[in-house]
Amino acid sequence: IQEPQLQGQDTGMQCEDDRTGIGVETLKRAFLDNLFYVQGKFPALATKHDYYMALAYTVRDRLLQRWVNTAAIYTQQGSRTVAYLSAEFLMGPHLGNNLINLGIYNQVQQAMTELKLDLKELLAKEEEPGLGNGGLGRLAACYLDSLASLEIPTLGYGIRYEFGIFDQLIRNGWQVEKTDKWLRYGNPWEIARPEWAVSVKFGGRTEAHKNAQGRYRVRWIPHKVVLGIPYDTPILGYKVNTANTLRLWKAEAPESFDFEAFNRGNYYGAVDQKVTSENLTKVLYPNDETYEGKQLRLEQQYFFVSCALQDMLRIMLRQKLPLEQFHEKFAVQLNDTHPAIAVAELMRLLLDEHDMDWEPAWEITQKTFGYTNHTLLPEALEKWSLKLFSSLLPRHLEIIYEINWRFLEQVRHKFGTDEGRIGRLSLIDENDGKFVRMAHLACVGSHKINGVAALHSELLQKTTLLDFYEFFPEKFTNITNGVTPRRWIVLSNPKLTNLITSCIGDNWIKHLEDVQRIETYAEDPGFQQEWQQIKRENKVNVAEILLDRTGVKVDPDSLFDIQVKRIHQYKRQHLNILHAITLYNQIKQNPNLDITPRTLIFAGKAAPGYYIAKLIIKLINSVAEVVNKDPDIGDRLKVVFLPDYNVKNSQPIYPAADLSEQISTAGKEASGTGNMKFAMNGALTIGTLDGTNIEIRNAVGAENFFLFGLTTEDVGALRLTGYRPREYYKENPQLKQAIDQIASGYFSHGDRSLFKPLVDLLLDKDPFMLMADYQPYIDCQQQVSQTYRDRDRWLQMSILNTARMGKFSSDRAIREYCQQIWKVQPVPVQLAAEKTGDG
Ligand code: OAK
Repeated sequence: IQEPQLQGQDTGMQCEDDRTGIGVETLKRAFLDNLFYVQGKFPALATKHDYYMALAYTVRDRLLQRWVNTAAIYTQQGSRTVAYLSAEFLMGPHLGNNLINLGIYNQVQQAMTELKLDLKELLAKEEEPGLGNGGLGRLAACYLDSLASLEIPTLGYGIRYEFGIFDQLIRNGWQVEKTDKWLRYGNPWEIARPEWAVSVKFGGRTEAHKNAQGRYRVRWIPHKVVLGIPYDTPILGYKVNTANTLRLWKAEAPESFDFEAFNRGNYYGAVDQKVTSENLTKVLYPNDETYEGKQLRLEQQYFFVSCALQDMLRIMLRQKLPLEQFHEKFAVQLNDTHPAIAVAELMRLLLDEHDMDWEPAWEITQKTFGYTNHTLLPEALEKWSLKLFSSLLPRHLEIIYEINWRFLEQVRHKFGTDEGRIGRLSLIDENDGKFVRMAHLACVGSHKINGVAALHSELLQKTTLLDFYEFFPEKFTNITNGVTPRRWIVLSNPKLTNLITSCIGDNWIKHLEDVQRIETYAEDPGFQQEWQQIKRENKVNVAEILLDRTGVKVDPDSLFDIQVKRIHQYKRQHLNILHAITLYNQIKQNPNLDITPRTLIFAGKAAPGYYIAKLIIKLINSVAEVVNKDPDIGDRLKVVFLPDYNVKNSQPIYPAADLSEQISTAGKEASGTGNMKFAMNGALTIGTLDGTNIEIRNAVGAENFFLFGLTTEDVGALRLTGYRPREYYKENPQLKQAIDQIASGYFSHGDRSLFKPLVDLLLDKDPFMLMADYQPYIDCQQQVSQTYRDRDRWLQMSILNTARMGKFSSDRAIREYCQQIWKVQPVPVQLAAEKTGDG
């Protein structure tokens, strides 16, 4: 490893290394050098994008120094490593985050200013890698940040989708999807590693043979083979030298050109194989929490899992570790069931490719995996038809049958022949056709199973995974989610960051529990004044964004009431809209009504095939159209839908919120993580007793949280006694008026058919119990409005929310995973120059 010059000041005498130095002069020089030698431009011809690229490469050089050192130390020490397997990593833009974690944000800002450039404009040029749908993918990204910040050796393994989550346009109030061509202008943050490519087999058949010792073994003769090419992105921790790796796999044809076909004169046939192979990693499935039994999706899952496990085996061989130590070298976490086929694949690799016997292979496998469940929604539970499964992964099906057979023997041993229980526990669902149950495979193949919030873990044990809990209770645990304060406070809310740091120093950024120390200022008028000022500036910023993107002008002094997340019936954006209509009607009925002015902000994508979710977007926009142009309403109520919600667009949103909407039907939201981002930035929550809302409320204090609605038990009981949504409608004039308006075309230019499916669903079935929760929600919102008028009280509540959110840092969550599940220790990284003391 080279010994770079380090972090010196610009002394004038001694010049910093252009690739590692972080003085302003050095940064400027390096930036212009990259503009010239990487982008091939000089300033007069350079576009904003060229400048962004030049800056990205300048930052990347500084990352590489840490990355290469980290890799060297991990290799030298053969460190125990976390392998986080996830079909989604929703990383968000890298540049700003890397500036924060390198600790050079201010120097770079100054360097750009001196070059007459605006850092904000350059940051805005980055195309974010939208390689995830929502909560699960973004959680993986927060966890990678914390793992690096805590100096835990980690490899994130996933798929390098050529097209990530679609871009959302709003046309005539409807969602329109547009392909996300995020790689169009190149990606400066990744490095391809074709030298570590692996082959992945699909289809075909198996046959028996004997190994050297005369034991039966199985050979898989595939129908096709696809190459996996790894693309690596460095993940730098906050103010440490640890830079871990996110390794995403792209599918390619093994021989990109079929010369035999070409020689036969079939040019198109020759490129055919290339096209079909590359289809595998073309596009992210845009469904959030609904499973679709598509072959290509199973191919994606198996593809990246096989690539990842083969890569781990390669690393073991290179480090000369015996395969019997696989579980000591790697702790592999399954981010939901998308990578659960890893259980069968590791068995296959050990048995068939490395000639191991079943018992040791199975022991290693179980000790290797941990499984995190992220949802209780039955429609999200993955099960693959045996027909599809056996045609694509014939060998894995044999292995799964064997795992199942042995497992059910143990069940019989423990519980006797209780056929009902055996049927419920089996890895094969035989109720209605035959399917492989991926959650069952994950449970049996892992040594730990966790939910993502206290309530969620409890419900998993009592409902979805009850039979497994009864069989091996010791495997079950809870790890409440967290989010990284680096992206979600420091990068998103620099003004609040400066205020907090000026009071208590900056230790809180690494140890969020420390932010509690601002509690002493909660009633300090000067501090409150500054707190309010910052919130207002953040709201002005969002008001400008809203005007720019939607043409709607909003009042920054109104209460910013925000719901941003995927659009889903269980998240109940339509309950929020019923409140908007209710406020609208109240003003219309009493034009002089002195209400607390509100701006209702919505954002989020709907799965392209989820009709009702798309209709909810249309409803929000239709209500917005009527409300916003009504002169009787004026500035007292505005409704806005901000298009194309993604990580980048969300960053200004959380700091600008007064009120955070977390209003899912109790028992449906596994955890929620947006709830944490809002509360950390001083928003108060209106929410149900669902997911992590419960723990947030416990942390910030019940008096600083607006609670309403049915509990999980109420929901269950009401369902049992016969829920009749229409009764609530009939008996509540305000609710009736709102629903009737939607039905009668009041918000749809007289079109009564448009929202009929939604209205019928609410009145007849109402699976998410909006009708039952409507009045408690409206009453609670009234409380919110009242409280907002007491400025000092609101500010105090807001400050206490931020102060008490320490628990919800992803650093805390990752420490728990490390101690309870992964049993890994930090491995500090020193830069070569630090060790020798030069530079
Ligand atoms: C997506 C696909 C399949 C299963 C679950 C998901 C998912 O995104 N779940 C979400 O995970 C988040 C992170 O744990 C939670 O905060 C959300 O509540 C949960 O819906």
